[in-house]
This record gives sequence, structure tokens and C-alpha cells, in this order.
Amino acid sequence: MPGTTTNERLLEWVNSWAEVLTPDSIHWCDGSQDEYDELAASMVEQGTLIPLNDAKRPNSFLARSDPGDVARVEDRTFICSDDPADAGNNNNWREPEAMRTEMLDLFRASMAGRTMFVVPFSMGPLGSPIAHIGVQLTDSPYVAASMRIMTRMGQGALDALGESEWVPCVHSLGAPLAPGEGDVTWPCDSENKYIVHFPGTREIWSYGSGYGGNALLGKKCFALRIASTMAREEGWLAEHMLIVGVTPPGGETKYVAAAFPSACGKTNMAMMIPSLPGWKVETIGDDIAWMKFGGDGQLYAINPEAGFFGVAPGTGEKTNPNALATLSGNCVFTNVAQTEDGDVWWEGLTDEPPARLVDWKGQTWTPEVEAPAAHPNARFTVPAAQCPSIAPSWEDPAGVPISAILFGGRRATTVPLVSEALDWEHGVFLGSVMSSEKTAAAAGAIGQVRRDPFAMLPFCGYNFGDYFQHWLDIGKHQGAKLPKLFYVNWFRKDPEGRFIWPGFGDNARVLKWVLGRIAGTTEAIETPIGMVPKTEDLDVAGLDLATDALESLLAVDVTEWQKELSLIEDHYESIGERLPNELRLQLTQLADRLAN
Ligand code: SAT
Ligand code: MN
Repeated sequence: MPGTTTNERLLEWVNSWAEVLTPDSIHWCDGSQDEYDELAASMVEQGTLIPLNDAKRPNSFLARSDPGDVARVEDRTFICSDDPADAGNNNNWREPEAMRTEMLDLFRASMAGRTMFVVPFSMGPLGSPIAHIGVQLTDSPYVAASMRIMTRMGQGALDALGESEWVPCVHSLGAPLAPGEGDVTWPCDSENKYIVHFPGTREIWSYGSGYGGNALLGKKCFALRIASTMAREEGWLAEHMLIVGVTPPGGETKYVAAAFPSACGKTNMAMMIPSLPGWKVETIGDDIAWMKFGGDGQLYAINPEAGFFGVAPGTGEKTNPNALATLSGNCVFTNVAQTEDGDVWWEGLTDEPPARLVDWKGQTWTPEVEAPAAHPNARFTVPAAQCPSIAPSWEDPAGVPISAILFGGRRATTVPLVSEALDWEHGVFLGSVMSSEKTAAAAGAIGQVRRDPFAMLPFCGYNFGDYFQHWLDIGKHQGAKLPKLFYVNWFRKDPEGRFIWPGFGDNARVLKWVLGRIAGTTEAIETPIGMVPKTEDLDVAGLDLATDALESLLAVDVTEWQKELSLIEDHYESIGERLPNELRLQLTQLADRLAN
């Protein structure tokens, strides 16, 4: 069944890959509900999906992956540019032709015995001038179904494509079936994964994994790694950022984007319920922002995705009630635990675990078992439209005008609750030195500072030095009305090791200060590291803070920052010779300001 398209190059591309991959059949996805239901039914029959209790969570399923295929694999992720310097120290590089040869060997007949799905998808609202089209070939029905939740998938994307260009994405599980051979519930080639990007030709090839960002190629592979290279060439931004609309009581909505490394509460902020009376925070996106200049010089952002692929563990009524409400139905859960009444559970969903569960590996689990019942990277896949806090403007093809961009990280010391960049260049400096401390969950010394510039470390498709330069160049765009740049840290601790700031919905208090700065109605104190709030300007009404808490939260300690300088120098050293001089100068100027 060929798709309804007259795009000859697309038809030829599909046919030539079918000759390599040799699937039993080809299915062009139309993106309809019927098609989704049929895909789901066939996966239920196969054992890949387990239907959940329909009375509790309608139209929802649980998948258990192969234990060797549970997360993105950064050491198997490659950028194949002609010149290794273009990939940079921040990427694994391979020579493009050698990689093509190596992978073609793997792709040859890798879909034997399976159906090849042709998945046309739009990253961004159909027809939006900020959106781009991709087409993914995959032999995974789980991936095809997930792409319908995560993107605008099907005939609509084909229609939007017309005769123009698309980003070609080839994905195979690497698990061909011999005639008569029985299938497993989660086919993959777990010992042999490749997540490969060819920025020169804007292509993505993925082999061996069926999980998350390895396999749903619209997300990290396209919307960040390939799109970041497109954005650089075309003068826009493809960023690892949430987008929210913030509305004061009776006031005008302002849109804010924010980049945080993992484990800093990005999804929670995207769906925040503000503690300030009358304030509204609405969700545009939880993970990725594409931003292009409008005719008025403002940056307009879209969320290129249509769904949330979120980490389940830690999502609870206290941390993120809007996420829980979003998950009321039409979800695919992967590697969470199953309850006796056919629903789902994960660590952090309730304070007390149920007495008996089936864990993510399919084994009986009781609270005595030491290992977690849900895999720490267990995920939900759900339509964004179901989120109670979704903004009315979230699908506006024009995007939303961005007034502020927040950078942030998890730091127990040194970094104040919020500071505003002195200017665009200083803001780019702040993004380029973004840092977070390792939590107990990650391997390595607890408290050790890791740099994650713009939260793009595993996602920038080219040399970080060039990427920083691109951010500097955005600031020079003719007639630009640039967003203000800020740096936040919700995680500062007191000498006893307790968090000083309550975080979550109370972060709206920081957003209130940010909006005051945007409007020009709130003053700030100039410090060596940027503009910091006056304690009386942070609205802490109703908060139970220790007497000197605000002073501690906002303190800029020169001795601590002087130590920070040498850490930043080491970090800049690791970027290599393409680090822009402008940023070296920023570091020198910071050192000078601290010395005076
Ligand atoms: O698996 S994804 O890459 O989609 C999500 C993540 O790891 O951040
Ligand atoms: Mn992410």
C-alpha cells in the first residue's frame, strides 16, 4: 500500500531502502486512530504490549523492554561529518563513508520476516514555517505507534511535505526473522547499537535499539542533533529547552524557555502549578524548543513534539500533579511496574509501594526486594494535548514570542537563586558554563561539578566551539529584539545540607521577578556575576523561610567564585581551539570584576 504522495524522490528512497532491508511487507502510516488501534492490537497479540485496566486507564499499554535496551546509548552515538573537527570534542566522530559501509552490512536483510513501516512526521504544527518534516523507516510497530503520539505523524505530514525535502531516518531493530522463526516481545540487537547522524546530508541511521531517543528518531536525533546543524546554517536555534507561558493576575502572558541538565526538574517546571495566587503557568513544551526570528525581530518558539516522553519514577502527586493528570489514558508505559489490578506503579508515585507488583522485568516484586520495581529510566509516552496546563497557543504555527531564556543547574553552593546576564554575550557565557552537581544516583563522586553547556552535551550535532559562536551570532541578528537571559539555581543548600529554597510551584516567585525585569519595573543589584534581586523584590509572602535565607540564596561570594574561575578554565580547555575569543574575554572580564 503506497502512501498518498507524488513525491518521486520519496518513493524512490523508500524502494531503494526496501531492497537493502528486505522486509516482508511495507506499510505506509496514515496516522489514523484505526491504524494505531490495529498496531496496538497486533502488539498485544505478540506480547509486546500488555493492555492496562481499561476502567482505570483507558486505551493504555505497558511494554517491557529487553534488559539490554533501556536507555539512550551515548557511547554508541556518532556524528559523521567529513572533518572530525566539525563534530568537536563533544561528540564521537566516525568517517562518513566508513560508517556507511559498516552499517550497510548490518542493514542488509535486517528487516527480513518483518513489516517495514514508512512513518512520515512533522516536527512542529503541520505547515508551521518553523516546522520541518522527516520520514522514518522502521521495523518496530512500537516505534511507529510511539511516533504517532510524539509527532504529527501520517498523511498530514505527507501532505505538508508535498514535493519538498525531508530528513531521511532509517531505523532497524537488527532482529531479522528466518522463515517460521518465532519472535520475542522486544526484538533488538542490544550488543550492537548504532545511533548515527550525517549532518552533511541531514540523514539519521539507527540500528539495534528499540528504545526512546535511540529509536524515536524525531526527538533527540532530528529535533536536536540534526536540527542544531540546520539551525546554525539557517540562523535559528534548536535547543534542549522547555517552553512555558507565564501570566500574572490580570496581566499579559510572557513566554519563557529554559534549559536544565537532567535531574533538575525540567518536566516539573514545564507543568508547574504556581504557588502565587492568581498566577498562571501554561505548558508549550517540556523538552525541545525551535526558535526562529519573526519579522518583528523577536524569537518565536514552537515545541516540535506532540507528546511527552517522560521519566516515570519520581513523578508523583506532590512533584508533578499535572503530569499525573496527563497520564489518565491513551498512554504507552515502558519498563514501569504493574499492579495486581492491572494498572501501573513506579517509585515515587505513592509514598508506600503496593504489597505486590510485577516489576519491569516481569518478575514478582514485594517491598522486601531491594531492586526498584520500575526501571529508573522507565518512561511514559502520552499526547501533550492531555496535559491540564497545556497552553491554548501550544499548536500556534506562528510559535510564541520568547521574552526570557533561563539557564540553570543543580549547585549546593556558589550560584545564587537567580541572576540576570549583563548583556547577550554575558548570557551566552552563562549558557556555555552551565553546570550541575552529580546526585547520588549517578556514578562518580557526589557533589562533583559537571559542565553541560546549554544542556546540550549529548545533543549538539556539531563542535561546541562553533555552537557557542552561533549563539553569539544570533545576538548580532539585524534588528533583533532579543530575550533577556537568566541563570537560576533552585538547589542551593545551607551549611547543614538542607535545601534553602522550596522549589516546585514556588519557583513562580522567581518567574515573577524575571517578568518584572522584562517589563523594566523591577530593579536589580549589579554584582560581578550579573544582576541579582534585591531581597525585598522577591515575593516570599506566605513562605516559611529562615530569617537569613534570602541573603544566603542571593549571596555572591567572591572567594567561591574565584575557585569557580579555574573550573571554568578547565572546561573551556576541553572545548578546544574553536572556543570563541569573545567567551575567553568574558572569562577574563569576570575575573577582573571579581578582583575589584
Ligand atoms: O530517550 S530520550 O533521548 O528520548 C530521553 C532522554 O534520554 O533524555
Ligand atoms: Mn531531554
